[in-house]
Amino acid sequence: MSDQKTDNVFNGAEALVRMLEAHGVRHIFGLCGDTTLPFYDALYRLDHEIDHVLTRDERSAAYMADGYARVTKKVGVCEGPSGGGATYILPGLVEANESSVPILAITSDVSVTSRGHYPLTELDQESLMRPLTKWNSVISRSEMLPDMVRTAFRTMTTGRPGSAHLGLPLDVQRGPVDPDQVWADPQHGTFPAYPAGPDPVEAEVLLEAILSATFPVVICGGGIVLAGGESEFRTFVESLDIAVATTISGQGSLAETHPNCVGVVGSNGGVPATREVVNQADLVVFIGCRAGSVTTELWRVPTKQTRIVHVDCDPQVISASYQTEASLVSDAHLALIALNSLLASRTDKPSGFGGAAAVALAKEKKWAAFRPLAESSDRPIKPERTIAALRAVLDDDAIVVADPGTPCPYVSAYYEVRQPGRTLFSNRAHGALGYAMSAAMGAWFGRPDKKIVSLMGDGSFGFTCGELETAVRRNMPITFIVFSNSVYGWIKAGQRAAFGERYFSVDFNRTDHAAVASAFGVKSWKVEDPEQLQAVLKEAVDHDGPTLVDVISQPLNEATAPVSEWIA
Ligand SMILES: Cc1ncc(C[n+]2csc(CCOP(=O)(O)OP(=O)(O)O)c2C)c(N)n1
Repeated sequence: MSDQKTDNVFNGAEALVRMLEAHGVRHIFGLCGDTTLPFYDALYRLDHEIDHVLTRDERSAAYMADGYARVTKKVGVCEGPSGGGATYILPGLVEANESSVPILAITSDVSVTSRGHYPLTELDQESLMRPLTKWNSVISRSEMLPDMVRTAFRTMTTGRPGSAHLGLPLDVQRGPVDPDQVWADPQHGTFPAYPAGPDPVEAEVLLEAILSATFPVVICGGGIVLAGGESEFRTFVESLDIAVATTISGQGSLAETHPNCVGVVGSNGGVPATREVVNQADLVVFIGCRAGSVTTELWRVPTKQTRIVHVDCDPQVISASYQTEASLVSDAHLALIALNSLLASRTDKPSGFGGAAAVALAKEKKWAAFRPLAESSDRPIKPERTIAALRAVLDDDAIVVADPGTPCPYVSAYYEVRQPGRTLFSNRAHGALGYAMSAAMGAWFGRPDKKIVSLMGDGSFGFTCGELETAVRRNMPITFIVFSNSVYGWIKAGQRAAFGERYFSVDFNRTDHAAVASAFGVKSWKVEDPEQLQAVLKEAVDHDGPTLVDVISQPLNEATAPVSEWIA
């Protein structure tokens, strides 16, 4: 069958373009392949407003879709071809799914009719993607395509958001689709779509539990920012003077400059002073938070004896790890509206829990420990110094994306988030190396009005540096910062802390990252002198094209990192 549209019928590829448009898609990140040719041809021939961003690796395409979704609250879309493309795209799908970020991966596939005859790139994509996504289907008939696309968007954006995958066989791309079936519910292009509110009786029970505590502490996961509940949360916090801690994904629930916000707790980015605040609590309120291993330091902080109440849109997380006294299954924003209205209608106003006073003490201790390290003139440059310099040169609304290794714990602990909302994020579900470069690019397509900064270890840089070509080709004014320490430092730190310094297969050669970036056409600097760092970062951040700063850094395994298992 021809790839051309006939008068009153779309082919599958054309219908897909129209369905994406109808769901508000304006960017697709991806990489071409033989089985994708009809889809590319439809993108070429049709009039539409979709910008296809050619990437250099499908992993990057998925991470771009993820970064894009996180800063826009729209579905991020990535695509790649059958076989290798499908297997390369999946790290981004599983990260997004576990992080409640709706991204759609479209992979082309061999024709349905050629299955079983050993066509090149044949693979059971549906089985491959099943455990990685919230929903997944390889479309077997072109007539089903509109319905499958709607199901993907509806599933990704409702309830707890997650990722989806659509397989698009060649003959489905070429088969007929009735144009009357091409429609969308535009609400399913953004998230959370159709959020569900709390049971009013349960809301009262939960509030009464909080009010009966002596020193309650809220621990926010990503749910408040995801739901857009920051302003209601602030009202709630101020009316109770309750102490607030966050997970890494929960940063931005409340500005970290707010007197009640102590910042990040947990094994990655938490410090002893922030842990003390949680340890003081007789009741912990988890909001939009899975209470996973990192946040709770392997379910030790809070202790199992602490009273727990929990608000989450996903009923599965309630009572998963802690015996829970009261719970609300609800979108976090709607739950906070309900709690605030119950508080406002009370005749006996609660007198407040003294959260700000406790937080002030903890912050004083935390910043007192940080300051001398941030001012250190030692070489190699201490990560604390880099974070302080970065904080000094960036506007409060700049968006920072951090990789695992040195960037994540340091930025979580010490890069103060000064306004509510998503200005800092990291891939906390799986923490795969090589995320931040591409996620930052996706974030830039979503928010080109903001300064975007990507922080990487040199291990991560090695996974992903080919994508610098994309940054140059599309002239993205992103600043990339590499903590150059020629080691998989996080793992070496583990060998130091728990394996008697038996260092095994963790060191590698130093790369001249500035020279690599320069070869791609990226303006770049290498900095060894801490006194020059801030001025160079400022120049890099102000430049109107892509920039990279290679910071010769203290190895993570020798640093005073905010990672509890090493401190212990
Ligand atoms: C894809 C992937 N493989 C392996 C790991 C395990 N891992 C976690 S941190 C880390 C080391 C990070 O090294 P680098 O990026 O150089 O940063 P550093 O720790 O040295 O600051 C490794 C290998 C991972 N997170 N992701």
